[in-house]
Amino acid sequence: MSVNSYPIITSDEAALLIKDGDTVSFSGFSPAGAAKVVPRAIALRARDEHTKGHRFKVRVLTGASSGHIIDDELAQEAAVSWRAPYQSGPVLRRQINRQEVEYVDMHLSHVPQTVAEGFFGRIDFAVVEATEITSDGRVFLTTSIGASPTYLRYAEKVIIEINRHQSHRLREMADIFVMPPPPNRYPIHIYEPLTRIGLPYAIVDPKKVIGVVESDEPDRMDELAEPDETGHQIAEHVVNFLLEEMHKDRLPQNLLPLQAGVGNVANGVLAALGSHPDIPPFRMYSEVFQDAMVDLMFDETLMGASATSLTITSHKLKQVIDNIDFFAPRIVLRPQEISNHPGVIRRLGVIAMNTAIEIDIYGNVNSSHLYGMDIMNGIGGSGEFTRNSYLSIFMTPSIAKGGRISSIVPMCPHIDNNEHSVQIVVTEQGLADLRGLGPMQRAKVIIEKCAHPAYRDYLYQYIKNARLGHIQHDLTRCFELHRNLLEHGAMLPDFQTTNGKG
Ligand code: 0RQ
Repeated sequence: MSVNSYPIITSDEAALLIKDGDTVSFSGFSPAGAAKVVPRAIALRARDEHTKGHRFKVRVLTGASSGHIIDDELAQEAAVSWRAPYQSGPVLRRQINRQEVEYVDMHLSHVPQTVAEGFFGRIDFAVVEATEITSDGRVFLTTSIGASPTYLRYAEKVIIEINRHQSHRLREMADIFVMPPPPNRYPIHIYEPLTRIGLPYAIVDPKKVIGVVESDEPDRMDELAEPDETGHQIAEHVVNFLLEEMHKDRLPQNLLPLQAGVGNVANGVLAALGSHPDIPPFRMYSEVFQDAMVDLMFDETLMGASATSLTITSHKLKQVIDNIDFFAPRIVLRPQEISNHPGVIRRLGVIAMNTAIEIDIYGNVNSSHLYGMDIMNGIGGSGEFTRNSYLSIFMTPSIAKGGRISSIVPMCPHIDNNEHSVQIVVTEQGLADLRGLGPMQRAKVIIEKCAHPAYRDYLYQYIKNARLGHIQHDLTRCFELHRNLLEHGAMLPDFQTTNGKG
């Protein structure tokens, strides 16, 4: 049996082709478009090999996080030795933090170049989900583009998962362009979020395709929670700030393209922007197309969006596919090298809105490592958008874990985005505009506007007692809050919030 002259094989047969120590690159950017049946079969193979006492682990590459099969099922069978460039699964996260898995947390637009230049070594396999592969090697991808075009080009051997559940019409959103390596690059001709510069398919050398595996499994996307009161307050501060910037003519009256980070807070901000009567219809140049954007597009509040994945729940995806004549001209799905490209982000003047774990009083942001040690997810695309945006906004609730943790701290023990790139800090308490402020002015405005009232005195005292310098710090106490948290379970052991949330 064959599909367009490629042999049809089972997922178990595909898994048997993979050897211990191989580097396997899977399609998927978030659970969207992730390879499904082959990684599951590799997990079962690993279980089988481990029961026989054999070593069996693979090195895993994806576009970004990849959902339950790759980051949970494969990890659960201890089948991953090395992982890049991003993950968000509880099982894999635990293994990384126990040093059982080596993890390379990196800017996502760097992945294709890193693979192409051979910095990761040989890529033994690409396992890529598609709706179709033609006999001449055109591969029509599904709900994400991610790094798949590069994996198809550079992997030694290729397995295609043809997913019958995914619509053939997804290709109408794809715009695939793979950059040549330097020094043969030229400007990327994207002048607005919907400019198309590529082809609707990726290309593979047919000789490398060792099999096609059939699947009909949908993307499994977790539902986002409805924004709570804190989320609403953060969203309100962001919306009011953007309106004020428009009134002051510091933003065009039709806004600039927006980027919104992952998670509930970002989703809530988008919904709030869409429902505000004074916010004009806008466009997005972002990384993931998420749930809130479907409704905004239907309402014609969101006029167009560029992303690398359709990270939307199944009922939203159905809505998009059922109305594909409406959505396809309004959404462009690009390789992550282009969706997150610093030059394009700078040219378009993107307004970047990302989420932090914690922010220090000088405006440095930690989005990835708890206490500077334990990985949460990774930097993802937040650095490429923040560094190159027209306006960079970071949002976080001012406290976490019922108030035992302050998200505003004297010094971040890990920094993903630094004070030179971060312009606006927002918590439910308020918004700090750091543009044009020196370090001590930044510290005062962040404490006053963004810190939770229960932590403000501590933070003021910290700068008062710190050593004089351009940036004032006390190196004996800059991580006192984090040490308290690790030793006593709370940053201020006798913590009481003033608003009853403690
Ligand atoms: O713990 O899970 O036990 O409840 O951390 O916190 O508030 O639910 O945060 O889900 O919005 O994610 C930064 C992680 C925020 C995410 C981060 C605890 C807290 C909770 C999660 P529980 P929330 P969110 C790409 C954009 C990096 C990648 C990125 C992220 C858990 O947004 O991974 O930006 N970003 N990509 O209780 C210890 C603290 C804490 C803390 C919160 N200070 N210390 N624990 N928590 N603060 C660009 C695109 O275009 C998409």
